[in-house]
Amino acid sequence: MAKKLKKNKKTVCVIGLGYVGLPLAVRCVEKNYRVFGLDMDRRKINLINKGISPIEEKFLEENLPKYKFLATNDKKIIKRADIVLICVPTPVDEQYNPDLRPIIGAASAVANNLKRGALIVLESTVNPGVSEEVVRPIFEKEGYKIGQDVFIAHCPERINPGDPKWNVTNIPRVVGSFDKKGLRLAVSFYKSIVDAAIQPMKSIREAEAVKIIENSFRDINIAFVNELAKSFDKLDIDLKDVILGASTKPFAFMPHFPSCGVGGHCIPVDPYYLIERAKKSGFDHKFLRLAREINNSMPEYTVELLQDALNEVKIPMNGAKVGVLGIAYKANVDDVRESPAVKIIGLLEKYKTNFLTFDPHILQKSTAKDLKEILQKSDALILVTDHKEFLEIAPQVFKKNKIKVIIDGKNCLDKDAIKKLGIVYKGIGR
Ligand code: SAJ
Repeated sequence: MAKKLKKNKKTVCVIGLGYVGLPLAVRCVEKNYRVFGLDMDRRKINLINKGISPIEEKFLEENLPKYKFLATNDKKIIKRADIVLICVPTPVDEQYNPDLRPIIGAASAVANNLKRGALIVLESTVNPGVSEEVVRPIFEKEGYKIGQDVFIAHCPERINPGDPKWNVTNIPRVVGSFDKKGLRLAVSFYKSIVDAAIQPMKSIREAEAVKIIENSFRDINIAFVNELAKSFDKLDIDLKDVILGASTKPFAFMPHFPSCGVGGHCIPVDPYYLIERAKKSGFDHKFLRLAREINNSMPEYTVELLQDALNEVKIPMNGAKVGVLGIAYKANVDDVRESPAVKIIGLLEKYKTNFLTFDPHILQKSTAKDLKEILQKSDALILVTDHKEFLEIAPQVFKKNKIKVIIDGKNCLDKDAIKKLGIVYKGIGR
C-alpha cells in the first residue's frame, strides 16, 4: 500500500522561493506532495536546504523546519514535476512599465523541461492577457498543444506578508484556465492544499483581472485618504479620527489610512500592469493614474511637513540632524521594495540634512547601530514604518533625548502626549 501511495504521490516544483513560493512549497510538503523548489539565489537555496527561512515570516519560521524540501537552481528538476507553480516577481521599471522577463524566463525553463501532461500554474500577479499573449506562445512554440500536452492555469497569489491570521493555508483563491481539464486540475490541486473556497473563473483573463482590481481597489482608496490628508492638514481636522468615526458605519465603508507613502511589491505596482495593458488597447485609466500620482507624492509631502516643522523650531534643513525610523515598506516585515523610506531618504540627501536611519528588521541597511543612538543624535524624527518597536517608545523618551520635531508618517504615535511635551508633532492629515 505504502509503495502504491508513494507511486501516486504527485511531484510539485515551485519556481521562485520568495514570499509567495516558499509558503506554497512548505504547504505542499505538509499536504504530502513530493516538492522541489527552484530559485536562482544560492544563499536562499542553502538556507532553505538547512530548514532556515531566508524571510522573516512567522509562518515560514515555524513550518519550514517541519516540512523541508530540496531547493536547487537546476532547471532540469522541472522534468520531474506533475505540477509547476510559477511564483517569480513581476516588478515595474523606473517608467513603471511592467517587467515580464522573470515570467518569460520561468515559462521558458518549464517549456524546455516539461513533463508531458503537467499542470503549470502562474501565481505571479500579471495584467489580463499575459497568460494568453506571453505564456501560452512559449509552450506552443515548442510544439506543445495546450489542454493536451500541457495544462496552463492562473491562480493569483494573495499572500499578505506579516499577516498573523491569513496565510497560504486559509486564504480563498480564484483560478482560471484555457480549458476545462486545466481548470479541473488546478481547482482540485488548490482544494488539496487550501482550507478555503477555490473559485473557478470563466477564463484565465478573468482570473488575472481579479488580482489586479483587488490591489487597484486598495491603491485608489489609499489615494483618496492621502488627498484628504493634504486637505485636512490645511483645515486643521484630524483625518485619522474622522476615518475612525466613519468606520462606525457598519456597511458600505472600508477604512484606509493616509501615510508617508505606499510601498511593497503589490499595491504600488499592480495598477501599472492594468494601466499599461489598457493603453495598448486604446483605453487610458485616468483615475488609476491619478491615484498612483497622489500616492507617489506622499514621500515628498512628508518631507515638506518636516521642512515646515523645522522652520517652527528655527532649525535649517541644511545640516539638520534627522532620524529616519523605519526603512521597510510596512510594519514588522524586512522588505524594502518600493518603500517610501527610499524616496524620503533621497530627499533628505538632496536637502543636505545630516540624517541617520534605523530599522530593527533591516539592521544591515541602518546607519545607526540602535534605537538609542538614533534618538540621541537627532533633533527631528520621521517615522516611516510603524514597527512595533517604535510604537513602544514612551513619549517622555523623545523629550529626554531632546527631540524637537516628530513627523509621524504612519499616524501611529501619541500625538497629544507628544505635543504636551512641547515637541512639534505633524502627522499625515493629523
Ligand atoms: N498603506 C497605506 N494605507 C492603508 C493601507 C496600506 O498607506 O490604509 C500602505 C502601507 O503602509 C504599505 C502599502 O500601502 O506601504 C501596502 O500596504 P498593504 O497593507 O497593502 O501591504 P501589502 O503590499 O503586503 O499588500 C498585501 C496585498 N496582498 C496581495 O497582493 C496578495 C494586498 O492585496 C492586501 O490587501 C494587503 O496585503 C493587506 O490587506 O494587508
